[in-house]
Amino acid sequence: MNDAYKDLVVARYYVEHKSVEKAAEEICDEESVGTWTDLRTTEGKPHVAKLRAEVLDTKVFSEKDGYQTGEVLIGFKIETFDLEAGITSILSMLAGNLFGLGALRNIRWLDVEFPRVIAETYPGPKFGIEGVRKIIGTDKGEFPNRPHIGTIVKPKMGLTAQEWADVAYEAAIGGVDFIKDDENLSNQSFCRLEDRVVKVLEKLDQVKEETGRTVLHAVNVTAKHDVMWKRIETALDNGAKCLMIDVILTGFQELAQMAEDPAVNVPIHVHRTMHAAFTRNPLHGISMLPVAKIVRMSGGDQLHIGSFGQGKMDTDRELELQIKDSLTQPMYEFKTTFPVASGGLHPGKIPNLVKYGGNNIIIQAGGGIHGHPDGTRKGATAMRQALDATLKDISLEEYAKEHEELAKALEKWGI
Ligand code: RUB
Ligand code: CA
Repeated sequence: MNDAYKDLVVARYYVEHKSVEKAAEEICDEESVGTWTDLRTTEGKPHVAKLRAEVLDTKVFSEKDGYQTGEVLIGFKIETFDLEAGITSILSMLAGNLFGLGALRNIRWLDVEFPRVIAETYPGPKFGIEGVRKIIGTDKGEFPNRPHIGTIVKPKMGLTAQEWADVAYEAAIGGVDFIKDDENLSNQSFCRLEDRVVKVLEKLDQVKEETGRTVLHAVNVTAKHDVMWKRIETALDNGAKCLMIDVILTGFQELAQMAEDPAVNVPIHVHRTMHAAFTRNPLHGISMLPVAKIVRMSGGDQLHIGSFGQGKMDTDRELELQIKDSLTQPMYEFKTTFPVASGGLHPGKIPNLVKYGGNNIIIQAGGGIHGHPDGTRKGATAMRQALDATLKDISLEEYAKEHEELAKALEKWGI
């Protein structure tokens, strides 16, 4: 972070306005001490004026139909934030009314830098990539610090807890490191959370006995506040080794509270369902980059970031690479967050996922494992074979000649 900005929260926005300069000033007014008109009696008071957000930079990209497009860099004064309120106070300024200002045809929050005094009020991840690797044991082995292979049990709805646990067992025996609930599976009547936790743990203990491998199950505890905290307690009391939260639905503060709670001594997997409602339009809304930085500060050990142009979900490889860096590069004393690539993935996608994601990536497949022609176990094995081939620098076609599970996956889904 630029030292001159150490007393500011610095946010970068893409704007479309008749004047980029004016857009920057209007954001400063609306989001700090001003409003749409001058305030003769109050705004000029020195103790108020010094709290005005400041324009640090503006850039004009183009001009068309009376509108300029460009970027503005705004510095918000630390004193204007209510730090005890957590992220709510920050978002109410950095991502508040400005999205609705009529003079702005479009505005997108692109990035943010938090000064140390604010970052320090957040817990950060308890485990981070290193901690998660230690639990699973991938800090050593044939390929130390290799990518993790995960699965989302599918079908996401309808399986009983026992059926779910049986599928989890097959995936784990087949070779996955990590198993997760889908974002909309929580505590439905056909698959109660407590039942699922207990039955899956039995199965994963069995996998440990049979293979020596530790496989994690991320239990989706997402719910309204009081219910969620009961579910966290239930899951942990029954021995859950990983929890999952749909962070956009619960709010970032629930994640921070989980990370702050000493009783929650397991990694937290963060799903981002609903994010695309505001991250997808490249001209308006909020980029996934500030979301990822806030999730890391708030304590997410693993976060979905997109699949580098490989999967079924809308994707922007350049941005996802930046997000990956923001989660894995040093940020004050925070531990790292494990980036997760997910959505429409299968063994044929693994070489490219590793090419872009490197080793510090969790590659998740639901359909790409359970949809294997010979079922879940072989599907998981095919994923591991594709990863082995990639790490050994052997093409998938070549490796498939000696590995039937991979061959069948490639036959079904291609490369
Ligand atoms: C993937 C899946 C995840 C999506 C979410 O299932 O269920 O919820 O990846 O998207 P499948 P993102 O492997 O069958 O497609 O990770 O981009 O948030
Ligand atoms: Ca899903």
